[in-house]
Amino acid sequence: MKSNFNLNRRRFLSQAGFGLLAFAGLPAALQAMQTGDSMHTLPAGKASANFLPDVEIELYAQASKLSILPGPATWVMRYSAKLIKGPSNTLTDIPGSYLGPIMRFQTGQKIRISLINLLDEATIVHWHGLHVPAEMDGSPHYAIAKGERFVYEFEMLNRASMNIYHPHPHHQTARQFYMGMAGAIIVNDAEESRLELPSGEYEIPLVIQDKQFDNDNQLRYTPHMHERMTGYFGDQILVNGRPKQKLNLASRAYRFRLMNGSTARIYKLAWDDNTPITVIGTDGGLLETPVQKPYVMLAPAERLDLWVDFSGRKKGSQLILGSRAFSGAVPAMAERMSNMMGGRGRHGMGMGGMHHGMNNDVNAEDTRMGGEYPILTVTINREVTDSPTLPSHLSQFKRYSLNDVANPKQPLPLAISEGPMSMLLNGRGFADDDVQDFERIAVNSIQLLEIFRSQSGGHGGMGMGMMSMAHPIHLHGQYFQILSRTAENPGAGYDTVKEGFVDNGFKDTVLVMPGERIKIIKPFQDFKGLFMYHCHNLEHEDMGMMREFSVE
Ligand SMILES: [Cu+2]
Repeated sequence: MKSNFNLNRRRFLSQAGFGLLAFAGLPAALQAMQTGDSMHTLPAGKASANFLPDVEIELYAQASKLSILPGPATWVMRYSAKLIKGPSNTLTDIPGSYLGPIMRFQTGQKIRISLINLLDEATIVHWHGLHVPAEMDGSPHYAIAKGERFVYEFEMLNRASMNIYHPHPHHQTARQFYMGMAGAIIVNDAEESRLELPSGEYEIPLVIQDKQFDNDNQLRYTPHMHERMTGYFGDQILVNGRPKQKLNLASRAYRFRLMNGSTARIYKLAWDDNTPITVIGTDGGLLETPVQKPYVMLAPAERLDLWVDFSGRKKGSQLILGSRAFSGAVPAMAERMSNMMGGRGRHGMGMGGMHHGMNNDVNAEDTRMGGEYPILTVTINREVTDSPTLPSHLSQFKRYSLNDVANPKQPLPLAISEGPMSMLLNGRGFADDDVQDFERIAVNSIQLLEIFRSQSGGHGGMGMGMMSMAHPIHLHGQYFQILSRTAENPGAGYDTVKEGFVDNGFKDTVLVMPGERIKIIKPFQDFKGLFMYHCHNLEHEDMGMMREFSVE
């Protein structure tokens, strides 16, 4: 029963007790914000005199209030930013959204970002997907307290791609992310520019999230123990921070840049008229050639770059991008309970969803995870005749093979263990100074890693099958490539998802379904230090499903 959750819960109870009177007048969401752990804090980074930035940004983390649903405004935690130096298109606010501004960088730029923490709790920013030095990676070790500043300095080494900035303080990542702290980082490079892909108003970043609101329109983040196991699910699907998102577009090709900004929800994306989905890129940028899929899976923190061509569509026609039914992503027990409670109704997934009451309206959407619900409605509001055509070749990159790796016969293990009280990687939770021998990696090596379920399993005596569920596994540092994905005894539901993986590009997060064994090849170049690997089901991460590699 050792778990960080219990420790947190005790802290929560004691803090809630002491602070009860002071909290009484605050909205629930803000009360929740007051319960953060105090991080141990290392000295914050200082701007260095010999680093000459091309781009300089001040990034603020703060609580604020904005209107999301009709009625009362909603308290959120969010990022806002100010451009101190650099190209004027570096920062783009998303109107009416709590999401942080889109940051746009060029490969090779030297970037300085000063995080200024105006929250009443510790935080730190992680640049998800970016290849930066360990001390610039936003590890929980570097969390800063209210009023403090952390100066990040790094060179953009990434290829063209869409990445994420989000909080990473231990035990608080899920809640801070859920309360609104997230934003997109778009990197451009020369190879991509030559393609002249749809840009400007024809390039649309779409961040998909699920939230629960209380009767006063306040965000509710109150995961019970079983919701920490399955992940915490909302019953409202937001795109770029807005519910029931609608886009009015022209009858031509667009570039949709999708990001799953949910803490735990996995989407199975498809068009309502069964138009195939054309994928041109994944987490780490463009594929070599476009790929067509009947549907695509998008797990937390994954990104997909889509070519969406509305050419020939008539003015007034509508298309809906939605999530289709699938199963097997949450433990069989939770799925069964959820089905017993009825297939339709506006409630979260599984056991957690039961608390939110039933809705027998046949027109209600089934927003349980794995249910069928719309995400985004596109209306064609103007017919045009000129449209770019999809390039047949997108990018060129080295495809890693076993010949490139230091350990072709001995993959580094990423063993998932699943139990009712704990989700772990390689048998342990996150801890300071706890690097195991096999977690030490020679700098500038390329490694084979294998993600699988631990055979020892059995935390608390629960059978493995009953607790087996999907985990989006994320590795900090450089992108990796997927060498193989095999399903041994994958269980019911696998057939409902297996066509939806795009495995032939660069990735930093990979969805591992029950029964799957995934081999990846990842470079550990340029930077020594501690780099995290963890489940990006953020409830799992906060429970301790997170470890570090020491690159030495
Ligand atoms: Cu997980």
